[in-house]
Amino acid sequence: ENEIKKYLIDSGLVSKLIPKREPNSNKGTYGKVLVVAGSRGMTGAACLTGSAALRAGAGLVYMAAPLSLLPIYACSLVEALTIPLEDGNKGYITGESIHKILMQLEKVDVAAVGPGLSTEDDIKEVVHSIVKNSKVPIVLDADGINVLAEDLSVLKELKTQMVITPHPGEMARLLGATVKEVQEDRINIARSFSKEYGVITVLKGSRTIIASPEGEIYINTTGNAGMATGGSGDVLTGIIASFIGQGLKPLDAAVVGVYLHGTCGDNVARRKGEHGLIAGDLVREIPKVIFETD
Ligand code: NPW
Ligand code: AMP
Ligand code: MG
Repeated sequence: ENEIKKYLIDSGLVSKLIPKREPNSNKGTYGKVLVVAGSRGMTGAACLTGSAALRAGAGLVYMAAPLSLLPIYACSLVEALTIPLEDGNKGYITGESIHKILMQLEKVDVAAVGPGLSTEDDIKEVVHSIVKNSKVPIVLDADGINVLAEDLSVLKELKTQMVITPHPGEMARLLGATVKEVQEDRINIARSFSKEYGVITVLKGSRTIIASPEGEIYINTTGNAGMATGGSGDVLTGIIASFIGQGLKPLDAAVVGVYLHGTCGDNVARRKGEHGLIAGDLVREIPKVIFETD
């Protein structure tokens, strides 16, 4: 077995990668992000992903919005556009919306898929269809990962680059393993998943691991236990998608996103401690962290 190429992610590496704002630019320059997330009971997850994408610099964010949830998105995230999807008051995205979502995918630069979607049969259909048909990069998280776990062969039909962001529980589901097994061998697990499926794997948790399909490993140095709070991961999904939209290669966007997300957590914890940190604090910290790392 040849030696694994491992890199620690630090501010020097990240600052070089943060996209510059050009004077003669417009919102189209900085990417259109489609957020396919949320369901009744988990609309917050979608809002956190969308707001994080905007705060990290995306030009435009589109929320795929079941009609019964659309007013929530329109009020909670006034800067985002909503794509109205007929849902028969079900409170989640249904199979009938697949065509409209695929049409919208043609008009954007990246899709953030999964936070709070639920694991209804319809969602499985929707996620599988996006994975099979998207020509733009996908960041797949949370319930997007959970419904993929039921049939991993869909990944073999991927036509684009994917960043998949499992926490240890989700990684365990993907592999049919236990959380303990995942945690005991984090680097090899992330690395072999990336190699097998040709995706970029972000295995979250203390010292998040990023593995490329080529077998390189990046280890994050930022973040703290204050980030063990509902919605933290949904924020990361939005940040990574945002940087892909701004033109970074998906691997670079994952490296930059994971580092900055952890730095947001560290800054908030330094000011207010870890106990009271909530996911919205991470979103509100993004602008300053980008400003100071750039
Ligand atoms: P435990 O509990 O420690 O034994 P799930 P979820 C394990 C949405 N959200 N290290 C954990 O183990 C998400 O986007 C919506 C070790 C447990 O077994 C999803 O769509 C919010 N183990 C949906 O909720 C805010 C770890 O994984 C399992 C681990 C469900 O996502 C909250 C839990 O994972 C949330 O983001 C670690 N670091 N992390 C909203 N406001 O709308 C996790 N585990 O069952 O996939 O539940 O992550 O809450
Ligand atoms: P999720 O479980 O999807 O909400 O994601 C949680 C996010 O918080 C991931 O980015 C984790 O890396 C981060 N996180 C959770 N717990 C810790 C911890 N103890 N130390 C550092 N980061 C953490
Ligand atoms: Mg999560």
